[in-house]
Amino acid sequence: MSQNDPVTITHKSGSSVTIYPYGAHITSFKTASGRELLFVSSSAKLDGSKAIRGGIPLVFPQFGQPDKSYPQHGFLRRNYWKAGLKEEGGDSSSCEFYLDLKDVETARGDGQWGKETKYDCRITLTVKILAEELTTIMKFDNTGAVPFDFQTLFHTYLKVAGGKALDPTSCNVSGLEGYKAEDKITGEEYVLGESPIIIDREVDRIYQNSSKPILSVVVNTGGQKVSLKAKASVDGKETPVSVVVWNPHIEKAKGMSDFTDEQYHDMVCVEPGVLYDVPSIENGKSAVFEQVITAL
Ligand code: TA6
Repeated sequence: MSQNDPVTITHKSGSSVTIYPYGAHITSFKTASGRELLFVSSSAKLDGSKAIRGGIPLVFPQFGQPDKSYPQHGFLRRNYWKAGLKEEGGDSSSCEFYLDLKDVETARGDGQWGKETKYDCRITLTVKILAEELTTIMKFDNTGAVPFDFQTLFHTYLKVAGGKALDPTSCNVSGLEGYKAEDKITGEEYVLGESPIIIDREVDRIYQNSSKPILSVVVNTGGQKVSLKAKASVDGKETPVSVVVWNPHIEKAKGMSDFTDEQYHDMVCVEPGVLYDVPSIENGKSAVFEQVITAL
């Protein structure tokens, strides 16, 4: 048994989820009817040599790399987690993985989260499945003596059937009307209108709406739809969830060694994240972040 043997949980309906201990990284959710909802690159590394390209990478304590002292998107996806409880056979099936900061060996850099950090925390990932639904919950327990700031995000890669990511009638994201959009490619900022988001170029945009704490979008993934909802709280108080929509398109796809040149046709990232005005987690307190993906 290697430390990175994937764990597959099945539900009585026939749905199943597969998780790698490296990154507590979900790489597959198949519904009871056999529909795979997640995309994983055919060139993804599954040997722990780098973060898995696809599925649901976990992002914490930073989104992107505002703090240059440690890597982009943080260290959760670059370390081995320990397996916890596993339950199958009931109304839902579930499993847990957890990571203690003291066990973080990789990608913590030498800054505020480095080996000499004053922080301490445990992160728990709970994965629950029903026939057509995948729920992922990250819980952040501040087990240290001082508060810490954070961002977190589920970097969810949704599979687009039939290679139709660039077909605006087959692949689009609805439900973000009135959200403020920040285009990381052009630098533009604007309020989104009624038109759904489509993939007609490299798309890398963050959508936020502090008046709508709970995120709820519908993604057309090649003719079949998926609902994606997310909510978060810090010390029991709701905090708004933003969302990133990303597709690397032609040029960025060519630049990724673990992604083939054509696979931008087969995926769209819809990434719920706790990114703006995030309260610190006080010592002894917790934060909880939940994503629910449902096949429609
Ligand atoms: O979430 C979008 C993004 O921040 C893009 O800018 C791109 O960098 C993507 O994440 C993938 O990042 P990764 O570190 O996984 O290659």
